[in-house]
Amino acid sequence: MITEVISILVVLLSGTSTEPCIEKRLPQWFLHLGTRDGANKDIINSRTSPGLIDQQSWTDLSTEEYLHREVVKRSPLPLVLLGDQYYYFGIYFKTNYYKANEFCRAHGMNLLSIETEAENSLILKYWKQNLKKVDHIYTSGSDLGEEGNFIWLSTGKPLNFTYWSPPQPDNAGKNEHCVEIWKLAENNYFWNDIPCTASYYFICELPKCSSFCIT
Ligand SMILES: [Ca+2]
Ligand SMILES: [Ca+2]
Repeated sequence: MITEVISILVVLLSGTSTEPCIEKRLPQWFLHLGTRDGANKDIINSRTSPGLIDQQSWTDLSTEEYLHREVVKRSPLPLVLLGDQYYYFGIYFKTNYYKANEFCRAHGMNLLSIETEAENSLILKYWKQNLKKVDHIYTSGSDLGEEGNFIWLSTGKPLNFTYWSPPQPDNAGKNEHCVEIWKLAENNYFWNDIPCTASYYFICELPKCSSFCIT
């Protein structure tokens, strides 16, 4: 395996010796799905066989841009680009918080963490425009570790930006430790703590390079 990886990198980096490792920028799911030995080589071959995979002006793209486009195109899941990040809207079956995490991780992604107001706005905008019948979506937010101290479990970081609507988070029944986005009414969406066993839809996000790079 190591030999194959090295040979792939040699091909990728030929002529660009000052460029850092390319493979380390690939999402984990791309490697997880066993594409390292298959599709990855196809991608590399397509650089020398334009039209095999991508008819567009591939020569105008940097290697990283090209790989990223191919990665998304080859995803077994439909990904949505919002801002500079790809998301999977898990609206095909409902499940609990733990299995939502499991699904995202099994596909090389993380359950949604909303770091900024801009990210929150982009997700809500897409939701309003495309998912009108969806009322509840899990994020990775949780205070399972310490009551009242919410973190994004996918990143381990605190909620710097929040979109609660008072009295949320209310820990109703002293049993609400996971964070959903709740569509209470048309154009009225906010965050809410709910029991982690509730069965809801969920969103996964594709890690950015800084989240999955290996050294
Ligand atoms: Ca995020
Ligand atoms: Ca609540």
